[in-house]
Amino acid sequence: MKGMLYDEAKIYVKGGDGGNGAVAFRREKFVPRGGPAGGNGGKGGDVYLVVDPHLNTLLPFRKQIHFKAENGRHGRGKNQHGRAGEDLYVPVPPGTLVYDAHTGELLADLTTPGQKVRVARGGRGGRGNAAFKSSVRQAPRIAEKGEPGEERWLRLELKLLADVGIVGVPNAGKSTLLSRVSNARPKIADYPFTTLQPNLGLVEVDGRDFVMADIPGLIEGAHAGAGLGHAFLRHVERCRVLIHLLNGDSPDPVGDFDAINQELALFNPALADKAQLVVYNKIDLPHARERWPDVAAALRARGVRDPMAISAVTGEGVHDMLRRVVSMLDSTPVETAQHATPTRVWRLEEDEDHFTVERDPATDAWIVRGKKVERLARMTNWDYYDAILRFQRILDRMGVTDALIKAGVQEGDTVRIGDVELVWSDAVRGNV
Ligand SMILES: Nc1nc2c(ncn2[C@@H]2O[C@H](COP(=O)(O)OP(=O)(O)OP(=O)(O)O)[C@@H](O)[C@H]2O)c(=O)[nH]1
Ligand SMILES: [Mg+2]
Repeated sequence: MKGMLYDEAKIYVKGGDGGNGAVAFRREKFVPRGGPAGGNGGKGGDVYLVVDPHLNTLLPFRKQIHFKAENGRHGRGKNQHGRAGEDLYVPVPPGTLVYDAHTGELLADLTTPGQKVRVARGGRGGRGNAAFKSSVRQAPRIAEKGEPGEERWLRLELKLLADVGIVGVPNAGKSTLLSRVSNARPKIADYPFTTLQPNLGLVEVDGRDFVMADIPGLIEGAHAGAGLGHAFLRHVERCRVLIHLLNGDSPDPVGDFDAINQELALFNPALADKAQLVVYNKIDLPHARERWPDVAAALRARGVRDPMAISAVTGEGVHDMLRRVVSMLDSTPVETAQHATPTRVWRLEEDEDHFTVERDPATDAWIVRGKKVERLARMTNWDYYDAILRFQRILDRMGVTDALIKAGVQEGDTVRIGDVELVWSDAVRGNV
């Protein structure tokens, strides 16, 4: 059932890879070999999620789940740098919570139109050999490969952002009421559980506006068949005011009222404490009007302050109801953020230089793990001897070499760093 709501999705995002740097030399007419002229690779594009106010479901993510930004172009000769890859903007509806699917960490809480968050960074472009020129190295044969773009799986969860939610048993007239007072055009029908997705509408009253949601299928109670269960209730959590709509045509409106409240409390006790405006609907029906005084008395006996009666069909009482809603909104503080709203997605960079050395008992290979050292290995272009020497020098500086020696590495041993497999040679070290 939950799958019908399209209010959860899992997507894969990947920043574009950085372009490779080039090794090239200038050709000049009378010079046999000119200076280094290999351009840098372009940066890969970033992936952003951005709030599109026209969306209200995560439905599009049933069809597409992979989002990859463009790669940076490779650098070329004549100092031509590769073009950066285009950023990719993935539209999401307002109210989208973004989690790291792997760690479960909340990365962002996207609420306002246009709000965006970077979820995967494009890789740096590799430097071309022109960038490695120095007074002692006039003709460096060295270039970096581009850094791969970051990638991750995200879990998206939609919580509608409505100021006011209409709850009530199926058939109470929730969709009818929403369509009467707002620009929303939800499906209305004479059988229960007609509405399968929450509907949002903008309500304007006396120069004020607010967003109202029709929260469908809350309860099956004793009288209806299978309901949609609790799946919709998370949408109610963010509403500031609830309109609790009673079906004037029901055999037992007060029993319905109790059942819905119990359902809310079972899902989340805080929901039961939300400000509720209790509204008895279908007062245009004679038998509904006739018993309204009794129903109102029973509600007051349950502590309901001022129950109201309306007809969503004829409009009777609806304007008064909206005024009450506005005054309740005014006296209900805007919810202090239930979730922290992180402004940056990436956790504090772990200590970049940190690395570990261990021996894999299965293969006897030495395994070096660490963010910086693995990135360095990926970006080293093994075709160039200069690049290999540079790699070696940085390993020395970071202390990786010493750590391996201390751990007991021997001539001919395999050393694995990320995807790269190297053979330890003391001779090479002597060269550096
Ligand atoms: N007479 C009368 N009928 C109404 C009124 N409001 C709604 N109805 C009728 O009640 C039936 C159910 O209305 P909906 O608006 O679909 O009810 P709902 O609460 O959205 O129902 P679900 O989406 O199934 O949870 C429809 O046939 C409506 O025409 C009203 O004020 N008076
Ligand atoms: Mg409905």
